[in-house]
Amino acid sequence: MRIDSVELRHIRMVLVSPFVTSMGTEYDEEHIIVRVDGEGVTGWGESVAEGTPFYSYETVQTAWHILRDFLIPSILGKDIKDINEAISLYEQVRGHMMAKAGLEAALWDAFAKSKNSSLSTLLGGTRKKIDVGVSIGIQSSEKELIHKVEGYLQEGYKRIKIKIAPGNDLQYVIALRREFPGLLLQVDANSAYTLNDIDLFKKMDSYNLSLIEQPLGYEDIFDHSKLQRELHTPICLDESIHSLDDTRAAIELDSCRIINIKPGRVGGFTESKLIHDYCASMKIPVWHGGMLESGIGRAGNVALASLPNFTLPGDISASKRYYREDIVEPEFVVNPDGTMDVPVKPGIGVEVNMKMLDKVTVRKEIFKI
Ligand code: OSB
Ligand code: MG
Repeated sequence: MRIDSVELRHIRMVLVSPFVTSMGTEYDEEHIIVRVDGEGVTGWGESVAEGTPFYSYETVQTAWHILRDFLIPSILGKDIKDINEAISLYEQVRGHMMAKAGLEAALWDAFAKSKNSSLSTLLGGTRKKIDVGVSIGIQSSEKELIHKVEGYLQEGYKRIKIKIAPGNDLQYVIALRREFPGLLLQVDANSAYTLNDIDLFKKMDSYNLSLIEQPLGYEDIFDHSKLQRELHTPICLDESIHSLDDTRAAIELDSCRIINIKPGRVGGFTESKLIHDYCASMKIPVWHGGMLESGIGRAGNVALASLPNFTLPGDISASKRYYREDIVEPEFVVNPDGTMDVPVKPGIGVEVNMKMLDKVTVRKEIFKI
């Protein structure tokens, strides 16, 4: 496919409620929408770099710079036979996984549409529906958290993840366990603790959590192996995993027993698939993380999560859990049985609502040959 033009849009979407984590409070979400046009086909992707460098060093501005000055020039005007060829054209660029993943996603959508295949099928997906969960930010009280959880369970969500931070941790786990003894429950610390907090995690160990996500340093693999040794609850790594190599190190060191895959964090669907396949061969379950994506990024996540080793419910929730109005049609919904349908139409399988997209766009740039 010859790449005729690439368009970048900096978008800002207001969250239905603030999202509080150990990294701070988010009121709205800024991402980059990537549009690729070639041979009459349009592909869409989303780069999940945020407005702030608090989850990752990448931001909308750094991703825009890497896309505009390095990634887009490497593919623009080229006749690319497949995704691997595109990746090889910019493999010289180190890091900047979210910038790369946004472009790769748009190319996957374009290639899938050109083959009249759904993205799920092209990626090797085997499921028509995926199990989904919800990630809940830190609430003002245990009562408030229980109320929120009740609402989400009523909507069908199959598992609950709560954010924790020092001072807002064990009491919430205890409260939820008391109220919902059989609940599939996990916690996410976003790197807020150190090995000095080992006693806290030993206490948490007796509340039957499905996993503890990224308790220690955001680049750490070694200290997590020391913590995992002391716990029965599986540790799951998010922030620390940027590649298949990181995954191998983490699994071989027994730093975690579950992996959270986010295509944005590992440079795209191609690396995500390598991690997925390696984990399957090592009998390590994976699940799909989330970055509060718009419907464009969400569509890609749903397609990837349809691969067979995504055996745990993902952080993939309904559009309305995040935004009053999404930028795709139809919006993503959760079925009463806690599943989400995998789109079957070509590519990402949903239409971009151009009117809504224009409304949330704060900056746009088009690159042509
Ligand atoms: O750590 O998983 C995380 C959102 C932004 C940055 C990091 C994380 C998250 C979430 C939200 O937990 C998950 C979702 O999109 O529903
Ligand atoms: Mg996380």
